[in-house]
Amino acid sequence: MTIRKILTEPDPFLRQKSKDIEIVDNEIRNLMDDMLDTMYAAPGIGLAAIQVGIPKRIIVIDLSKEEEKKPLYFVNPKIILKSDSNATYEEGCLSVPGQFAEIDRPDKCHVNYLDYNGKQQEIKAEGLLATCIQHEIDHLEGILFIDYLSKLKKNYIVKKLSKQKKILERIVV
Ligand code: K1U
Ligand code: ZN
Repeated sequence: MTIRKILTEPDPFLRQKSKDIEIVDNEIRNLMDDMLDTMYAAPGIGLAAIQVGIPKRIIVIDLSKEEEKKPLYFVNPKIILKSDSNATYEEGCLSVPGQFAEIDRPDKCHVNYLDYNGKQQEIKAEGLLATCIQHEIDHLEGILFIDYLSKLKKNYIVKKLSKQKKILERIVV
């Protein structure tokens, strides 16, 4: 089990586009295991590989509230259908620590992806799962939820996070 460091805004690395995976092999499975451990430790309900500094198209999600874990692994996820109707959720992001905002997104989506074993799958998601999948797929395109806010709100958040980072850098030398 390895808990990896989560990159935080502002970090230009988070803004790059992630690349498709050719084969789901043990190296990729090891990365997915680490991502899940990192997400549970944070704690969070989703994580994209780019958030731990790996620009590959992989996301992990677990929305289970009970003791029993129910991880979902998505390699090369592709949204093939989005509903016309929207839902609003208060979103957070492990790469935008301490910040939350209500974001509107399609309330349903169908997604094609490869699973943990490299098998082609399709999921019909709705509610929080649909929101979380879209939030994580945005990460693979270099998009953060704060990009949907007004310039004023986004700039305020980015400035605040920059200041926090500078303070932390001075403490942790
Ligand atoms: O950084 C991330 O992408 C993870 C993010 C996912 C997400 C949250 C809410 C809406 C859409 C996507 C988080 O997990 S933020 C933390 C969080 O939501 C949470 C943490 C502990 C318990 C329950 C939720
Ligand atoms: Zn996020």
